[in-house]
Amino acid sequence: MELSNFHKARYEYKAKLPAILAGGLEELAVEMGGATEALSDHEEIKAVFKHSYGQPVARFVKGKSEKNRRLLNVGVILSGGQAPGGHNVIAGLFDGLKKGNPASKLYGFLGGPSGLTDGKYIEIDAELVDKYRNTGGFDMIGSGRTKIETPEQFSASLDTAQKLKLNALVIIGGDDSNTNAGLLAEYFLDKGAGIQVIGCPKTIDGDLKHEHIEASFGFDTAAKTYSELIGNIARDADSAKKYWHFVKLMGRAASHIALEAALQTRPNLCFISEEIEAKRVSLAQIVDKICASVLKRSENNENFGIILIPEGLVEFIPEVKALISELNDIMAQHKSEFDKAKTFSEQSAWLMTKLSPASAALFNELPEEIAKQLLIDRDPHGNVQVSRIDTEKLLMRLTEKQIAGLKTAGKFNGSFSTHGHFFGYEGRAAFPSNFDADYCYTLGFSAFALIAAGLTGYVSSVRHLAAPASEWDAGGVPITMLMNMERRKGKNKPVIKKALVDLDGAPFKAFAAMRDELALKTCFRYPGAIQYYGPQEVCGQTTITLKLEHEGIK
Ligand code: FBP
Repeated sequence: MELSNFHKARYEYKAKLPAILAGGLEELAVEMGGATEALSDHEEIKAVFKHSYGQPVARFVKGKSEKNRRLLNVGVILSGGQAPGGHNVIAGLFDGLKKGNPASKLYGFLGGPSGLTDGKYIEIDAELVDKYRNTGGFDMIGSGRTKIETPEQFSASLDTAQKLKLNALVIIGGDDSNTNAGLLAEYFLDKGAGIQVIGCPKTIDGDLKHEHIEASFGFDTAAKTYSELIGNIARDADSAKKYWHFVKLMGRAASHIALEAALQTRPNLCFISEEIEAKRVSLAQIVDKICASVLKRSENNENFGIILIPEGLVEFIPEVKALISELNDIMAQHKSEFDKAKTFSEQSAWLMTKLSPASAALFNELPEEIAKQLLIDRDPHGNVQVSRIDTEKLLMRLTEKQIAGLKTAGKFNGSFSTHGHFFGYEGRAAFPSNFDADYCYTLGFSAFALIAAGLTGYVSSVRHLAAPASEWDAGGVPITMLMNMERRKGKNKPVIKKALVDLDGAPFKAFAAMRDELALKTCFRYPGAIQYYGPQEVCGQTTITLKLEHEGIK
């Protein structure tokens, strides 16, 4: 592979560690807090996590420790969607392990959690790590979405770990994968296997968030990449003055990415799924809102605009949510019958006999391409694959129809032309920003230090992220502290609670305060490309979300 000059230059970037982790390992101790509780449903969660429930929060402090030089065999898994910085988590973990004891070994499980259950792995050495430092993607060992849930999968995981004489396993993943990390930690404790499990908070969606997890890695780079692209489109729109751009943005459930992009670029409209659900806004009302902005702007001869749409939106619009939930149940409960219907018209005819009247009517009204997309297979965690539903096209088609009606009725004289975009994969494997490069390296190093301290059932946690890296705090948060009970596949299960956009939080309030003006006027902001070199004011900025959340904490 021929490397670009930028790629080569990124190898030279020295990821920063907080002062507490950058010092000598002889001086790195762990301070434990008091017992903790789950977010809710304490007794039910305690019953599942008999050995690991309620452990204290761990924080690294200066002090004496003999354990950091232990010889360790550790396995690492990348799980779920790509997020910029994953390779640096592995680099931080590797460097920590080798600093502790040069004879320690790191194994990478190939293709995600199935690498563990199927015993597919490689040994990660210095040469391999150096080839991936500060790069995007998960291609060093690959990733996957297999969920470890059956007794056979748990026992196969133990088998592989024992064959490799692992002391610990590090799972780099989102809420579902870290829930799995907690379950594996508990299983290994129950079996007396002496194998520790540590999670690392990954997801561009930004919804693995908690008092002790200020951000999931990858959110910073992905949101900034999309914001650059939106800013570029906004400038084009303001130059040509002839198109409305409907931009769907990744983020399976939470709208953190759309909100951050709105704060960065100030589009005309941005729908926040959490608000749509809370206020029970219907699909028709969303289209009305778009039309109102189109009409008003047209009065000023501004027949152009930008609309941001979180990809999870469809699941938060009450009537669409009800339809999807009915479809999920029908398709799961009558799978073999559903599979017999081969064409879309056979599928729809069969569904009409099963759906409630309201959902059947909505299903029939949807453009056929969208209705078909609602029937696509669910992912292994039972989620609708919202990245494959063209919500931007749905809103474009419905708005076009309504505008055409207004034109015919003589209520609109302007022009209305649309373009649709979907930004998701463009940002998930980007070179990590300096923030993500440093944050990920620290998460990996901290995971090593948690293992050295003998802890299990923890997620690596780095705090005070709005401050310079040297001032960050590091430690671990017990996984059970992040949990609540949720209904999954018809059963109540302990899971890490998804952190959706807080409608009382500072980032949403900042957007809400400006949005009426944005809907009418052209106030675009152009954030430009992520900068990796140069003055701190340009290349050392966190997301606006993180900044506002921290100001809110003060
Ligand atoms: P994770 O939750 O695994 O981090 O993945 C997030 C995500 O990028 C979502 O934003 C998106 O909906 C989904 O993955 C897409 O999944 P896939 O990579 O399977 O297409």
